Amino acid sequence: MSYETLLVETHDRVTLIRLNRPQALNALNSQVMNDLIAALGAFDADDSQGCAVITGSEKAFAAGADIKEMAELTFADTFGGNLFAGYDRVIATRKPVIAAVSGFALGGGCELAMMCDFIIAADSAKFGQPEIKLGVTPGMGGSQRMARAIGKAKTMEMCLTGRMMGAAEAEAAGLVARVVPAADLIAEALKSAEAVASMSPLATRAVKEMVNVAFETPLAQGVLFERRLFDGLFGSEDQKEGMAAFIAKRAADWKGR
Ligand code: CO8
Repeated sequence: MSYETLLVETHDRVTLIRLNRPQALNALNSQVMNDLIAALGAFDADDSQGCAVITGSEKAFAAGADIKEMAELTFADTFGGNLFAGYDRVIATRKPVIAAVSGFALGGGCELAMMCDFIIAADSAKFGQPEIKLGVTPGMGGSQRMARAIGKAKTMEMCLTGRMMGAAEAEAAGLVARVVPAADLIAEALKSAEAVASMSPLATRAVKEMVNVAFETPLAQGVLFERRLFDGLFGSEDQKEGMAAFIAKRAADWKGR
C-alpha cells in the first residue's frame, strides 16, 4: 500500500511510518491525517506486526498542523467539522506505537508524538506548543498530555510563551523516554520496537491498556484494573509458554492466545 504523504516500510515485525512532506516540514494537513488513519489501521489489523514507529525527517518530525490549510477556517469548520478528530485513531491503536523524533516537533507535531506510547528523541529534537503565537492554543491534546507528562509549571510556560524545549530538557522533564545521537535515531527506535514486538502480543496490549488507565483513574481503581488484567493473562497459552520457557532456559514461542 502506498500513501501520498507517508513512506511505510515493514521490518520483520515492526512497521516504520515516515511522515513525508519535506517541503512543509511535515506539517500535518488533512491528507497526512487520512494517510495516518489508514496506515495505523492496516498496522493494527496485521497479525504479523507487533509495534510501529512514527518518524519524520532529520529536520522535522512535524512542524505542526498545516497553518496554510487552517488559516481561513471558521468555527463552523473546526467545531462543526470536528476538525482533528481523525487523530483519535492514533490513540485507538491497540498495539504499541513509538515516536522517533528528530528536529522540530511543534504544535500538532508535538501532540502527535505525545499520542504515541513513548518518545525516543534525537539529540537534535526540539519540542514546543507555539500555537499561542498564532492566536490559538494546542488543539490535539497537547495541553492535557504535556501537563500529565511534565507537570503544570513547564506546560504553562511552554504553552504561554511558545518556546521550544531541547532534547536534554525534554528527557530531564520526563517528556521522552530516551535521547540518542541523531545519526542513530532510526536504528535505536527500530531496536526498541523489535524488543516490544518480540513479547507476547496479549501481555503487550495489557501493558498498554494498564499504563494508559493510570492517567484516567484513581490509584486504587488503577491497581485493581492492573490486577484483573494480570489475572486474565493466566487464562492465556502465552503465560504457560513464557513461564515454561524461563524454567527450561529457552526462548518463548508466543502464540498470541
Ligand atoms: N504549516 C504549514 N507550513 C509550514 C509549517 C506549518 N506548521 N511549518 C513550516 N511550514 C513551511 C513553511 O511555510 C515553509 O514553506 P515555504 O518554503 O513554502 O515558505 C517551509 O515549511 C519551511 O519552513 P521555514 O522556511 O519556516 O523553515 P525554518 O527552518 O526557517 O523554520 C520552523 C522552521 C521554526 C519550524 C518554522 O517553519 C515554524 O515556526 N513553523 C511553524 C511552527 C508552528 O507554529 N506550529 C504550530 C502550528 S498550529 C498547530 O499545530 C495547531 C495544533 C492543533 C491541532 C493539530 C492537529 C494536527
